[in-house]
Amino acid sequence: MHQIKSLSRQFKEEGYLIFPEIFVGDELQRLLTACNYVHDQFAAEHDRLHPGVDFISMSHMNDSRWHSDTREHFKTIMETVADPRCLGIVEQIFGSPSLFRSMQYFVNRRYTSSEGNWHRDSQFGAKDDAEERANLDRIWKGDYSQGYGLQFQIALVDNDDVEFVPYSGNRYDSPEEAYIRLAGQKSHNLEDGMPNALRVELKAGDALIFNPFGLHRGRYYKEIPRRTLMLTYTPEDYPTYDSFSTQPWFEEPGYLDGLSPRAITYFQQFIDVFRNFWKEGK
Ligand SMILES: O=C(O)CCC(=O)C(=O)O
Repeated sequence: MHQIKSLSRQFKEEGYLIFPEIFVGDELQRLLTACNYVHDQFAAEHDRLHPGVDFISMSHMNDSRWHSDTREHFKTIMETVADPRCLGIVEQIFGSPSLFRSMQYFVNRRYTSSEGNWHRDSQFGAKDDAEERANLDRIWKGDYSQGYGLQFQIALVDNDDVEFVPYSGNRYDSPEEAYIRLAGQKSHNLEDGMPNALRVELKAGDALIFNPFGLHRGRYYKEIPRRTLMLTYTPEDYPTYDSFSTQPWFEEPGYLDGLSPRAITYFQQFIDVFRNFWKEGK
């Protein structure tokens, strides 16, 4: 079978890509164990502070605070971020070197179920819909790579919680889409009926890559197990300075010790780009 579009063209036009079996077998099990090792500590702390309250994700599993007893799981997670199976795809899509940005772990809720809300990540940094639209228009008019990062989700157990609207990442909402995402001060954004929404079925070890500026949402049912590692990358030349990239623990002595030379080089670049931001707020 011929690949009919380049990865970058497919991502730019359709906004998402699926890669089966990025990780399999023992490697996949090790990654699941490593992420759950951090998750279980996070959940214990969360439950102490907020008993009976659900959560759907945690950020920064690479924070050294979770890895004081053993480096084993830290190494597994960090080597995954810098793995050529991830970076090769990411850098083909960007057409340039990449930069790590952050990681999150999405999990099923434990007490109550809920739909996720339809959104574009571009809406979070904007003061209102008009400003978001102006930001998107500027990105779409300029060099494609500007303003874009990508989400690289690795399902660690079978899961189909994410929905994405193909071809929505490079254009604004249709009236039907805008009704669900934005109308009534976003009071309809949990509703079903998003036109052309694709529910992405992943087997454990499969990866879903998507443009966070496309229309998407998750789903958080207590009955549907979810363990999904989400890695966020940007092009090297377009770092994003915010709470996701605020990771000063990277500068702790010995933080990168024991990682492969490949991973150390990759993360050293992250440190070099963000060091001043962590110290001086830019
Ligand atoms: O995977 C999910 O559940 C949702 C991801 C998402 O909404 C996001 O990354 O903005």
